[in-house]
Amino acid sequence: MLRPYLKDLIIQKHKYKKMKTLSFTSFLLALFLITSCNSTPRNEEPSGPKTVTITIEQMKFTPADVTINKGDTLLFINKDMFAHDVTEKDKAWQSPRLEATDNWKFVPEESADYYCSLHLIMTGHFTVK
Ligand SMILES: [Cu+2]
Repeated sequence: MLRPYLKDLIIQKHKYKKMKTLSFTSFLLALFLITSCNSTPRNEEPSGPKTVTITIEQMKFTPADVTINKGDTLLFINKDMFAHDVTEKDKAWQSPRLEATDNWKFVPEESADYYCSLHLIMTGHFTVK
């Protein structure tokens, strides 16, 4: 009389264990789905305009030649202890006088050659794609 009851109990226990494993698997699956939905694609460059820095240091524009996309900003930072400026080859545009540590932001419309009107040997070029 007792034996069938025990057997039943064992089967029930086994079923319960199986259910527990199954629900844990579903939980992991759900977790995986949630995380894969929320994750943003990697190795993708952020879109939109960028800021490209040109350092003015030791009487040089560095990098002296850069290529940027239309809409990008050029940021000139004067790290020398004296003033410089950024002047377009034909004076189509010119930065204000940049004292030590000053910086100047500029969104160029087109490619240009430029120089420093205070030190004519300082030259640079940027290409706007
Ligand atoms: Cu200069």
